[in-house]
Amino acid sequence: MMKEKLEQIKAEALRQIEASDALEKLNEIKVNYLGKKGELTAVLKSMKDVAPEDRPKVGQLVNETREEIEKVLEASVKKMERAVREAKLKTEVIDVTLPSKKNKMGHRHPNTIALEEVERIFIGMGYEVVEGPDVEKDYYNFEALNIPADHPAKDEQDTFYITGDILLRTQTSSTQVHEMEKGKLPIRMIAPGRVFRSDEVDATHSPSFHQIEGLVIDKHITFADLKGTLAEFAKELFGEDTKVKFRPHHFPFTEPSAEMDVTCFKCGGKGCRFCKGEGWIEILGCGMVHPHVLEMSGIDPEQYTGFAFGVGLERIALLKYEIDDMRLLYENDIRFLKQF
Ligand code: 2NM
Repeated sequence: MMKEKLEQIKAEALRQIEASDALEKLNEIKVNYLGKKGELTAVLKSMKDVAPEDRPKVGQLVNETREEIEKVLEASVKKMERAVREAKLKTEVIDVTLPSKKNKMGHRHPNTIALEEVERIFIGMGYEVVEGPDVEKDYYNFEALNIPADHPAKDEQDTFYITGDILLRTQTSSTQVHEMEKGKLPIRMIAPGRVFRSDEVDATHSPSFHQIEGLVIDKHITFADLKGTLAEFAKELFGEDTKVKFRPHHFPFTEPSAEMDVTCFKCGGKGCRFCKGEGWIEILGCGMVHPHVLEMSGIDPEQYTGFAFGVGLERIALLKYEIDDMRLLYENDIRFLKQF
């Protein structure tokens, strides 16, 4: 009687295990058959109705049934866990033959490339790179550079004033004045940076552009040092065959002053479309620092002399990379920037 009942329980348990399609269901079966309130426990509880001499036999039968169900159940759980794991792996498969995502790299701006080239050349000649503020006092931008109160550059039309006395610098020479005032001599420096002038935007003008100004002050500095230095700079920047030419000019802060031309690096000086048939391209302004400029910054012009120069960074970039419109340098169109 008991034996038949146990056989029945076992058969039903195995049938349910067989029919299970989820781990939760197998767990349910375990609780229903083997748990504290399960069917086999119920059988043990009904032992009091079994004759005492039969009890060991029945107890053994119950244990055997429990073990068999446990064995089948465990095997089923393992099998189902493996199936679940394999299904998960299949969905997570990585196809290493797929094309990779392209990393979009940033790019140095042509202005930056040109600036670093100019810096490299002057650092190679022992110069220091010094930066100064974009906002300056009238004194540092104009007065200390020998630009008198009635000079046309000081007009509101040409300069961005913050107050009557404070303005956006129109040249980086103001940084050179700060350096001269420190009184540490000799000086060999370039001052790169942003400058501001009240200009309309066109192919060659912008209200904000960049300059690199150079300054050398020491004993016995002559115009020959200026010429030798800038001729070497031109060769490094535009090629070994580049020749230079100096034309007299006027700047308030230098005397004598000059503009320097370089032979066209496209035609070598014969004249072509690039140099508009001239053979020469204007590249910078320069001169011997005016004695009054030295004096105002506390340097004795009887003991010290110096030369200075100023180049437009955009002008160098436009020439070097043969760009015909300055506005392209400020639009930051990646299709343009990628080319350099
Ligand atoms: C130029 C041309 C000529 C210049 C002068 C000075 C200073 F501070 F020494 F007076 N710095 N830069 C200078 C001279 C700038 O730019 C076209």
